[in-house]
Amino acid sequence: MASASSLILVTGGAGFIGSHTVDRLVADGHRVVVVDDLRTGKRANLAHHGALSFAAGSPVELVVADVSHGLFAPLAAVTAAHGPIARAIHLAAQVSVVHSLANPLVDVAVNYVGTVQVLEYARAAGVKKIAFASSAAVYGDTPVVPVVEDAPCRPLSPYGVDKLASELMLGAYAATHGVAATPLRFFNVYGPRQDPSSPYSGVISIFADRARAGKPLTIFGDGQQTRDFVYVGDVARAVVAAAMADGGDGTAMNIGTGRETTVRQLAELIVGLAGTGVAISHAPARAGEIVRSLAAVARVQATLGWQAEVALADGLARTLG
Ligand code: UD2
Repeated sequence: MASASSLILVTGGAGFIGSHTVDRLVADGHRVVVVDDLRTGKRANLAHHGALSFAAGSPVELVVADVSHGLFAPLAAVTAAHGPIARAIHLAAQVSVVHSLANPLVDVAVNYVGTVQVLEYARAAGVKKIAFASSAAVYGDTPVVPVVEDAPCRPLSPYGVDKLASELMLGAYAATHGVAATPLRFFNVYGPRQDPSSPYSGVISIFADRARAGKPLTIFGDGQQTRDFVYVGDVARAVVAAAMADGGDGTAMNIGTGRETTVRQLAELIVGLAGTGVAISHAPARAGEIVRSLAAVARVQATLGWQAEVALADGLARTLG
């Protein structure tokens, strides 16, 4: 285990999942170095941690930098003053699957090269463990659910390919250089601070935003498609558990609840929580829609002792605020 005072690096720590991960680490007594280029991350997501500078007494130091350009220069000053990075949580990413289809080279640069940059830093600096944000997108459209980690991976987007390639590179560094790593394949993560602004934002962030504004929730298709929706606080707990556990040969683990919810059930739950006056409307199904998505969760339970704890209704209530 890391001592409570050792430095933990969180790339992408100003983002949605990243800021919840930082909250968890700070609550556990760690000092956290966040590297974030603030392209999609926001200072406001960390503002409750004060000045975001160790020198000013904050438990969080924010370094504004693009991970894909390398970590040695951005981390030089903070590690010289406050000691080495003990463990790293790599969440910085170009997060849009749709964007990756339009701009595959950007996705390779940020999501794949960014991971190799983290690995190069970890190798040189003797970082004890890396926890990495992978995605259910590595599977593509799996015919069998719940999907186990050993299912064939046939990603359908550059995003999924870059996440899978990153997992493989983590495995190669573990085998060759002894850099311990655990990739976590996130299913559909939701919760406060998720950005609802794009049509391809997570469905819960869109529905919550519309419900708050009294606007109708639009279901694409018949609403019978399913997803495994996992609360961001649970995901942050999994990420921290993976980072703090010693060892890890690059074997990936699903992070989901193991429960399947239809989009219609989801819409009805949100309408119920929002009170009367929010309608449900329908639009044509999305092209290339995945019909069922559900995580098998035995591996992470057995390896990290983690399981999701927040029921969907509770997580939705926290998200709606
Ligand atoms: C993920 C990506 C998405 C796309 C897809 C490819 C996220 C948040 N989204 O989508 O960008 O590349 O993978 O398979 O990672 N829905 C509605 N109404 C809305 C919005 C969504 O009914 O206003 C449905 C949507 O059709 C889908 C479900 O809600 O069945 C979940 O949608 P999502 O975009 O949150 O997540 P997903 O896994 O389909």
